[in-house]
Amino acid sequence: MMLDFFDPNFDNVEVLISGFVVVGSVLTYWMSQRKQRKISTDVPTEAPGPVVVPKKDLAPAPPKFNWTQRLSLGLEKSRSEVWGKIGNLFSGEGPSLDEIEEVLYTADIPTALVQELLAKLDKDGKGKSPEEIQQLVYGFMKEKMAPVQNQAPAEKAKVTNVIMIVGVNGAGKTTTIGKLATKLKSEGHKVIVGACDTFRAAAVDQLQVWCDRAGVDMVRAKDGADPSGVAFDTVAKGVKESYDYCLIDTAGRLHTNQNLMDELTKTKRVMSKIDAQAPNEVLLVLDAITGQNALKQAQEFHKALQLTGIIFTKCDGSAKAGSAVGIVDQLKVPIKYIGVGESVEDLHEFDMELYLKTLVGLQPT
Ligand SMILES: Nc1nc2c(ncn2[C@@H]2O[C@H](COP(=O)(O)OP(=O)(O)OP(=O)(O)O)[C@@H](O)[C@H]2O)c(=O)[nH]1
Ligand SMILES: [Mg+2]
Repeated sequence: MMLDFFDPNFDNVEVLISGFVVVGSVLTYWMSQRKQRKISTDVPTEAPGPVVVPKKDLAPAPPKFNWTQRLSLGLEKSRSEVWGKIGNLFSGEGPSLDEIEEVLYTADIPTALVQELLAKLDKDGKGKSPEEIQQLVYGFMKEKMAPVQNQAPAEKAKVTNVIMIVGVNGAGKTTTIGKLATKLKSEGHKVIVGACDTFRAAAVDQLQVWCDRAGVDMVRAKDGADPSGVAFDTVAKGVKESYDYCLIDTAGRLHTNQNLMDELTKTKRVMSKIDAQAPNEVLLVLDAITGQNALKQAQEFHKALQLTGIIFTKCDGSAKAGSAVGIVDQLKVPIKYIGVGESVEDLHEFDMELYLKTLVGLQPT
């Protein structure tokens, strides 16, 4: 059948209108869908997921510094503010010994040593280049340290080396033990640590974290237990089970507190009941920031315990890292280890020549 719209009798108008409505609705629906699709491609309608950065765009991993670089970074403040300046100060417009004197005092160098160095500069330094002055300063400090640093080391144990670590509160004893344990273990040694700081549960837990990380054994007792008992048990186990190293952590104490100093001597004495040589080393941890005041501490600890060495920590924290020279010269006890930061790689055996050259700004050979 043909539809004739002009036919006045055409009575299918309703059908036709319905047809238009249907077609119109379909068109409207299609248009709206199209619009939505367009919107969804332009602007995300949901929260974005995690951004995955292609590997090549990531920042390069921080460089891993070797020990020479770490030492140099750690001594930066002492070098730039004190020791590295002497050459320029001296060979400027004429020798300015007053300025050098002032700089050395702020770095906590003992008076006698300062005066001796100034006299040497005055006598041998005139007309020399900054580099020659640095050499002169280096030579002077080496002369002071070498006789002590080159002493024969403490006798090593046949089987178990017992190292007792002492010092004032917060000097860095526990951290140093953690670093040392990690280092010794990585060198293939069998290591056991005695948690003799029984005053604070947190101190034992702090040590436990280090020991777990290093993968070494630890002897711990109940809070408040007698520290010398823990030291005894640690050394007994160490000797019986042929550990290579026993590291004994102790609670920090003021060198002026006689009771606490007596407790340390007792702890030391008790260990010698297992092995007459134990402890083979008694190392005093000194915080470089303490500067010249460290000498008084060191003298008291030395008197009570006959120190075999010093661990000089936190050299990175101040411009006083050079105070080691005065301490070694006056106490006559060598530095065994040096610490320049909080990570495991920041503790290292002390190398006098490298330390002095780095301090004054000479190229290490
Ligand atoms: N910057 C720097 N910080 C260090 C160094 N050695 C240790 N420290 C920090 O010094 C703080 C004290 O260290 P500890 O090892 O707890 O000192 P401690 O002597 O055991 O303290 P007590 O047990 O409380 O007497 C910690 O925050 C260490 O991370 C170092 O060489 N450089
Ligand atoms: Mg501690």
